[in-house]
Amino acid sequence: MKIALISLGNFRCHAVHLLHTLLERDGFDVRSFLFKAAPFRATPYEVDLLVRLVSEHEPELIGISLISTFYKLACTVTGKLRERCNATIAWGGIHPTIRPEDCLKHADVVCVGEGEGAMVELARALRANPKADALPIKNLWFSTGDGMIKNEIRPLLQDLDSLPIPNHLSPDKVFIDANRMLDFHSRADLVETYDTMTSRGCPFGCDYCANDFLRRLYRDKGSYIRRRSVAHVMGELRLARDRYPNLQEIAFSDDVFTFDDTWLEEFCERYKREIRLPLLCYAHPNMVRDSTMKLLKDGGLKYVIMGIQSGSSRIREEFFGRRSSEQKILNAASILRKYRFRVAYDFISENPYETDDDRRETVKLITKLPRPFQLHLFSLGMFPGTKLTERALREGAIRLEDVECMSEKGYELFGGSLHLGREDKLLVWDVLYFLAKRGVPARTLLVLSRTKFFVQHIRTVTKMLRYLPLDYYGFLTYSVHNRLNFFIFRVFGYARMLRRGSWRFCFRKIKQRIMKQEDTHL
Ligand code: B12
Ligand code: SF4
Repeated sequence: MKIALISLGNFRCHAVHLLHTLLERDGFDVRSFLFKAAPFRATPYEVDLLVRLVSEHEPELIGISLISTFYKLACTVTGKLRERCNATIAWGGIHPTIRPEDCLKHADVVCVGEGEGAMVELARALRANPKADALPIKNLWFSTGDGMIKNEIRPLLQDLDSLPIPNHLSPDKVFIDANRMLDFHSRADLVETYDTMTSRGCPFGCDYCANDFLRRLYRDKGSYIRRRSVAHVMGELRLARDRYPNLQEIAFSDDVFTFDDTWLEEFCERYKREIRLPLLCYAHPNMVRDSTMKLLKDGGLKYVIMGIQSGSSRIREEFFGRRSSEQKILNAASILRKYRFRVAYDFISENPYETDDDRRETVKLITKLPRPFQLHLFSLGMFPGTKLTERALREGAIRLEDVECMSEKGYELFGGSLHLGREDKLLVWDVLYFLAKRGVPARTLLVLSRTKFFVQHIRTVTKMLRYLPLDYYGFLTYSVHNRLNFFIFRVFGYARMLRRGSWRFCFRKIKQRIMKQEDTHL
């Protein structure tokens, strides 16, 4: 039986790569369609290309994986697929998990929660009887025309080692982006970053995040936080190192990587012996301890992304449900600095509950963080089902149209700094945060925040700053001065690489630039 899997807005979608391997192992003829590398809007041509390529495979079952931002895109794609294919269409991922009723208006089947067991059972049932519907498969909801069958949730998968290791570049995977089908299969040499996860679940439950919803969904369904064994992770990383000859780093996308010292100790001990590539991971201020970070430094950790989200304790505690005091944040930052990690701090802007005083607190906190660091400024996405969204709807701070899936703000969530597409009011604070990061004293910035002239001429100030080759200003603008800055920034980057002695890497990078090869990031 032929199956098509579609990942929307994410080339690297762990779920699709995993489901692909599991279904293939069960004897199905599977093809995955990885639609666009990142959450950028699809062109009509790209959508038509996707639909054409999927229908040419003639699948009997189509699985689509989506986050809330791609809900409307999923509706469009599903509608067009129905015109060309006679297949059962199943949706899965975080959005269908949170909003199954809405999704079932478009899909025939919706997967609520984990999909490994459910998708394989569905495929087997359809193989046995192509007309089967309304099946008693746990985690799946079925549309019956006049109603819905809502099967119960199965226990959480506890043994993550039982999952296979996907081959991201297998020839059965079709990549679509930039208005064309990209051929990556034969280009393992382009892959420099390998991205994987060692765990599922997060020890925290921030009010704007899906984890709190998932924890409630899986109450009494087994331990929420699970981790693969070190041996299983090492097996995957060895395979990645052998598969990709030019691999430069390993990125762990775990919600939070720095938990469980016993696991980390065993991991670091083996990692530095067997892999020894620079590592990237996410950390939480409450889980950055000196001993843990020392261990990780020794193990090969180079880059750390830590969420701070706001400098205002009012916003952090009352609205984000993040119980990290300023002292704790600064302490974590000084530990990261002590071990000379390359750090990025995540902050959230565009929050309807934030006042200018809260933003001033953020300015102050940014100036206190040990430099250098990257500042990731994201706009607050009101994702369905989170405590914050429910509260904001109840209190009238947002309308239903502002909830992600209707609003599609996720396409703009990647907050490159000094983005001229932002409203003036937001730009003022973006600029102040940017200057705080570059070391301008807090007192000057607080005065500027109250200076009419600065506020009124914020666009001119932003344009001037963007001409300075101080930073890479964002992903979404390609104006001439931005390109010039980017060029100068890159030249500095290459010079730094040469100074560090990474001359081979540097020359390869330059060669890739000149030959305009695509960068692949798996
Ligand atoms: C890893 C991750 C990332 C990585 C992705 C790397 C990669 N290689 O995919 C990075 C850091 C790049 C990232 C970026 C973003 N992320 Co993210 N990310 C996650 C995270 C931590 C894990 C997702 C994951 O891969 N899990 C492992 C896989 C195997 O599990 P799964 O996705 O849950 O899928 C299971 C089921 O849902 C189901 N399933 C999934 N698809 C399908 C399809 C079918 C047909 C079936 C039957 C079943 C099924 O089966 C799977 C296996 O059990 C989640 C948080 C979380 N705890 O879920 C957030 C999360 C998905 N991200 C989120 C967001 C908002 C983003 C960004 C928009 C953030 C930003 N500001 O830029 C971007 C958008 C990226 C994109 N284009 O999709 C939100 C989405 C919220 C929502 N309601 O949509 C989440 C839930 C976190 C949160 N804040 O709540 N993310
Ligand atoms: S720490 Fe990160 S992943 Fe965990 S609940 Fe908070 S926002 Fe979500």
